[in-house]
Amino acid sequence: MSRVIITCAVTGSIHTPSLSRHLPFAARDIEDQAVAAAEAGAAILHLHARDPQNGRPSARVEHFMGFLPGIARRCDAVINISTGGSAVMPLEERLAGALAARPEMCSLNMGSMNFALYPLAARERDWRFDWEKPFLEGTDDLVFKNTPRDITHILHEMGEVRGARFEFECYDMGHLAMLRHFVQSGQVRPPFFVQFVFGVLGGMAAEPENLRHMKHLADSYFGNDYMFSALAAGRAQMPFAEMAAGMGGHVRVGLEDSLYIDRGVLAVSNAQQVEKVRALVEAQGRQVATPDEAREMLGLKGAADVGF
Ligand code: KMH
Ligand code: ZN
Repeated sequence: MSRVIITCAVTGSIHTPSLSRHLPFAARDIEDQAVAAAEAGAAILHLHARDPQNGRPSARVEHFMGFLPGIARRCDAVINISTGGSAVMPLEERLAGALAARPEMCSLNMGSMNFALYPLAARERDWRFDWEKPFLEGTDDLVFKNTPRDITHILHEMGEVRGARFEFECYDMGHLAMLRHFVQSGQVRPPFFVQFVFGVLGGMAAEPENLRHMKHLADSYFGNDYMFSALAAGRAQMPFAEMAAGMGGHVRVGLEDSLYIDRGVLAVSNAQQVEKVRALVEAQGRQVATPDEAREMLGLKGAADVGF
């Protein structure tokens, strides 16, 4: 079986600062945690930006440029910039950082959906910033918009124009059918990297049979033209990573998707999660891929041709 690509999603736009003091949002903290995650074995760094003053999700160019050059200087990991931004942002706002940074990779979400985070605000706590609670509570009426027109726009601007390849985020079976549509139209060319996403309230739940079925479907749609990775939000993160690696897949961890290292125990860093998943992968007799091996497997353009 191929080497295992570990993706680390360093900060995201789901969790808010009061949910864990280890969630990085200042530029230097995002940079330091990203570099440490790469040193621990992450070949790909999946990056969102945040307002460094208050940790609010941001896709502004200046917020990305606060850490991208430092990460690129200090490690050779593949930079994968989110085009999902935050579900509360209109598409052009979501894309601002990625359009300017022209990364080797970016995410691409393959369908519109509910993106319900409000259960994270259920527990009373001292909120550090006044935006956090309303941000989370407002997601009971939030649609994460990713229409075929949005997908076509991102494929063109980030793929054809800027040479990025994609982490296709599929939260449900229908998202695989949408990806197949874009493969059949010639807008997506192999080899493609499909991220099965479990455990987001609005997408498929983190049930092992869902992982098996997604792989079964993707195998039937795409054959050898694709590779899959899996991420599960919350407590299913490590069990799903271990299952995916055992099925010949790749894995994604990081504080974007789960703040924990064990049941009820907050992870102290992204690197801690990378170290844990690396041990799980190596215990199966598989080796983790280096950034350059990931570049080779995914057909990436190389770290020189970026905008940071
Ligand atoms: N936050 C993950 C569940 C994106 O950044 O484009 C999905 C994600 C989407 O990472
Ligand atoms: Zn993301």
